[in-house]
Amino acid sequence: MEHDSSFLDTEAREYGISDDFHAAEVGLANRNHGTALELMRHDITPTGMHYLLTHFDVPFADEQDWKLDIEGEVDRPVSLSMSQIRSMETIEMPVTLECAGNGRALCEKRNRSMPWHNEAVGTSTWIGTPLADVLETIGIRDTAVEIAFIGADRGFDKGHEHNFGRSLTVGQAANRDILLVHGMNGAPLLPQHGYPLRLIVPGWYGMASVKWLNRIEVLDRPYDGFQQIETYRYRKTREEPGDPVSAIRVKSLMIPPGIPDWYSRKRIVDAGTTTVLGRAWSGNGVAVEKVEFSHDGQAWHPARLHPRIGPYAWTQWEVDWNAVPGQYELSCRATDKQGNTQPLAPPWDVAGFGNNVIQKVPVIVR
Ligand SMILES: Nc1nc2c(c(=O)[nH]1)N[C@H]1C(S)=C(S)[C@@H](COP(=O)(O)O)O[C@H]1N2
Ligand SMILES: [Mo]
Repeated sequence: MEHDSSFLDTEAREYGISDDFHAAEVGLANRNHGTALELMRHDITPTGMHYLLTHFDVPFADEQDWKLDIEGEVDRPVSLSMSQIRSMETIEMPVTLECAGNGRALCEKRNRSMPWHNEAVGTSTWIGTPLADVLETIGIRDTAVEIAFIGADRGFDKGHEHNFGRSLTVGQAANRDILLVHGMNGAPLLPQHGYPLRLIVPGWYGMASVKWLNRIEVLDRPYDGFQQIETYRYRKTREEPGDPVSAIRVKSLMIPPGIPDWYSRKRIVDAGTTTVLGRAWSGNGVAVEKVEFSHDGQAWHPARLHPRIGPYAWTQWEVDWNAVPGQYELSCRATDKQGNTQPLAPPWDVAGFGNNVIQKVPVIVR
């Protein structure tokens, strides 16, 4: 691939910065919108308000001629049509998806990428067929080590041209909750969410849920795609190889109470008892054990938890706050059944991945 290297961003996007947002970051934020936190009132995020993260362009696709090719270390390679996939057992599963970069712009130092605050999360009822069933019919050979899932979208990142692709180990891919998805909230997938076919890996950060899926390669070695080995690794320094990003870290968010100031989005709350409510979730289907609320960062008050609508869906919580006139910074903190809890300061990561720091919501009570 020949190109003028000054045209593409080939490597060192600035990192460790704390200045105002670059026009390119604002451009990414315009394309890849988040949800509106007040819509966390809904168990299922209204489809058009599910967050969006698309690295390259949304491919133009027609379900009539879409094919899913499965090849490599398999006994019977196949090229499946959408009508073949639709004829298989269909499951509906509510899954909370969160982008691994959610919270990136709340880090004291950030790298130039999609500048999420808190809004890259949402829950949808995904409709599809278990991946494990499809893999079983084609016969995975004993030589198989990893399975790569490759999308139709193609572009450059740090000078490398590639299709968006991610892998799972053979063991991870055997989880029957992983779905080949063709529908979302009772309708076909929207183009921007992966129409006509995507993967949903419940309990993992969003990068694993490959959109516009048209190729599955069963490999006798670890997958070396750019999005697998270069991006989506927890790193304390740029140089280290790092650890792969996988399961979602425990997190909670509140619906900011009261009414907002349009520009700053700071909140004005009337004095008296206010019910503050929000959502909490963790990775790999682990349930939320407790959520606590604080108006001063000192005392933490337990919230009431509602039952969740599925093992991979977020939990609603609420707490009654006696709001006395003054200025406050509200926060909430979730702990999951494995005892994992949210940190009070962002965990350091060069790319800002997995930032599950407690949310802070400034309010004035009048
Ligand atoms: N093919 C493809 N799949 C992809 C992506 C992408 O850019 N291309 N982005 C990933 C990331 S980083 C996230 S967080 C989720 C977002 O899914 P959504 O846009 O449907 O919310 O899709 C994942 N799957
Ligand atoms: Mo993401």
